[in-house]
Amino acid sequence: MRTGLLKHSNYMEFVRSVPSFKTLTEDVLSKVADVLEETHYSDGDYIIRQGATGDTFFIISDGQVRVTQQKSANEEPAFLSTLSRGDWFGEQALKGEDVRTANVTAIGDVTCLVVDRESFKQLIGGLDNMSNKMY
Ligand code: 6JR
Repeated sequence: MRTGLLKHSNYMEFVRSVPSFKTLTEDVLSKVADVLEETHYSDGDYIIRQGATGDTFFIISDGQVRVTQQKSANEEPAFLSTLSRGDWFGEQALKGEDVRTANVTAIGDVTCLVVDRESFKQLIGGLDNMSNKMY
């Protein structure tokens, strides 16, 4: 099998397993699998920086990330949550304001699958749990 096809079928298997994607059709999941870009991070790497502008949506395919937020200047970022395989983040900057609301850093080795703004809008952004997500 060509490596491109192998990759696509691996990504299909993964995106089918993401709980939030349960209502997406096979056709849409296949398009998601087509546009995913795999990115790798090491312990402590910033995947997202609060206050930066952002154009990308992330799904964790391996490892864990830490979400922190600085409430005001000259204050330490406060811990918000830990996310792991099958969880996603980065949707806030893709709806309305394009500013990142929190920091996301790698805990150990992390692999994310990244979706660009346009594909997110076309394929994923309409899901209730994305468009309604409030923290
Ligand atoms: N809050 C991403 C995960 C949280 C969380 C609370 C908030 C905002 P992004 O971190 O999307 O980039 O996907 O902004 O594109 O508890 N995330 N847990 N964001 N914001 C973000 C989310 C993800 C960073 C969180 C997040 C808040 C609280 C008060 C404004 C005011």
